[in-house]
Amino acid sequence: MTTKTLLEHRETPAWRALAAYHAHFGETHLRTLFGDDPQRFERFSVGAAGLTLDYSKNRIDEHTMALLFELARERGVETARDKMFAGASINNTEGRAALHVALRSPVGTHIEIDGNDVMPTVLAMRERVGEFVEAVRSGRRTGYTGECFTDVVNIGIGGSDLGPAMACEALAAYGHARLNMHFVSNVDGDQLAAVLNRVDPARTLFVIASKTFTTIETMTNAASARTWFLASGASESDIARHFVAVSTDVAKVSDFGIDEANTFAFWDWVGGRYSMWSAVGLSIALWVGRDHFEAMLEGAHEMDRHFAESPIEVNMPVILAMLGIWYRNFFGTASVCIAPYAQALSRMPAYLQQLEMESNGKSVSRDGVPVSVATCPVVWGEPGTNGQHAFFQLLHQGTELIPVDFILPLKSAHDLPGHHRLLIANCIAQSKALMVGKTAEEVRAELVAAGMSGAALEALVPHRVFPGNRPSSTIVLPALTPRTLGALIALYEHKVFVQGVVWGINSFDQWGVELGKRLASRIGAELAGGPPCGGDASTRGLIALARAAGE
Ligand code: G6Q
Repeated sequence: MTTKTLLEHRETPAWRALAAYHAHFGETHLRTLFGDDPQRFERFSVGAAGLTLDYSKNRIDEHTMALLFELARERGVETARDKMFAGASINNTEGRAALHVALRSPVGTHIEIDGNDVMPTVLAMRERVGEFVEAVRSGRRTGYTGECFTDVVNIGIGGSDLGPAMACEALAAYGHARLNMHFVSNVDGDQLAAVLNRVDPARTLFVIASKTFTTIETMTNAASARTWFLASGASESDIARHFVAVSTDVAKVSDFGIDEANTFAFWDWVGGRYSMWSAVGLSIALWVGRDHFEAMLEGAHEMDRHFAESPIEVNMPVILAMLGIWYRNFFGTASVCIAPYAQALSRMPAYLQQLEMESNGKSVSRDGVPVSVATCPVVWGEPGTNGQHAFFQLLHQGTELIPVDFILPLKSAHDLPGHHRLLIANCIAQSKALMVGKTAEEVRAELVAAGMSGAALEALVPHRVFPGNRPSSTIVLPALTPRTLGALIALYEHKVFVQGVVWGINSFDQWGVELGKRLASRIGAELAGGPPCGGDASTRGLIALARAAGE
């Protein structure tokens, strides 16, 4: 079985051709490639949905790209893509479609699952979200004392937190002046307590977001928020005005005490980490308003159309995905760095960490046999320019080859003079420095110019040499708007999908998350005095320590 998969991946013509070409071309320096081709930027950049991807600073030439596209075709990327858009049950281990693209499709679209058009319910829910959001933002819907809401607390975790939290921060420039957004995800009560200390119960709206409505962190935080609310003097009947839920399980929401009128549903064919386009985006819509929320959906839809309709040679998600495959599988890189040159995108690396690592952090193929090639790399990052004063040292001179995605909005939301130009200059300078590096000759010339000579000069040279040839891509946004944010996220979603197809894995399940959820509940029961959950000496020892501390 294992051998069969091994052959499937490595023994295919395109994979073999790439391996052979890597051996021949792989070490060619980017300086040489740029020196040989003044048109390299034009040749290796592509536009889609208002975004530009400059991928010229990657260790590729036209032949590499042709082979990578051949690999994409060989692995069935186009067929798989069409199946996803057609609502096929591509999440095979859970027997579900993965139809987040339907959530951002416009009126007039028909997308069927098992012969049923999902669009009427999608559009009806979009309308309900829009109406609710308008009522809260306009002040028509108030808290139980008649005061307008000033604070929204989104309680959710993972896919029910990261997307809304990331988008609300990204779109802060579009936020409602009266509202403050808070996100509580961790079961560590420090996070909820800090929020509850800052807000007034009479003016606070809680959005409980949970696909399953069983997740222990969210249920615990929601229950504590409700207790706190009642302890403030509100009555049970006031809960309806202050607590709304977003879930696929309306019955469980009702057991919790939130009635259907305050429940916004979504469907099992929406994966948690792909759910910010559904009612899970309620907090985003509350913050930026209905029109801006819908503009975000439109931007994502534009990227969907591009992905669905463009030939793979000019298909931005496919290109980004295949570059990742080139590094991961042929250069053996273990991580990728996400460097948004936008403070507003500070949660983007965390968001992409979940999107990529939960989707493609798998070692078994769709048909259940071990994957013979490396799959998802570690995804990490921080906004620039902060990263430059921290980990960029390793990117420039460390022993690891780490491809970087720079994300660069060209216009700022603020009008402080000078800042944005400096930010852009730094972003471009970093990608250039990673690419060209600095040779020993250049270092010597610099040191001589600075008045150094002899042994002292020579001793410094090796420390100041930069190898360069460190690849990066730059994704340029005209500005960070709801529309471009939507397109950017959809770009990465489809990139992840394409890589999953190439690796032959199911990008839409997450059994690794389930394991932790189950074990925590058994250990939690033991901590509460329940029967020993058995197991290893370390687990027993740690449980004993916690119990001795009174937990
Ligand atoms: C996402 C994952 C996971 C999930 C959380 C929260 O794709 O499945 O991150 O979103 O575990 O789950 P609930 O939304 O069901 O509370």
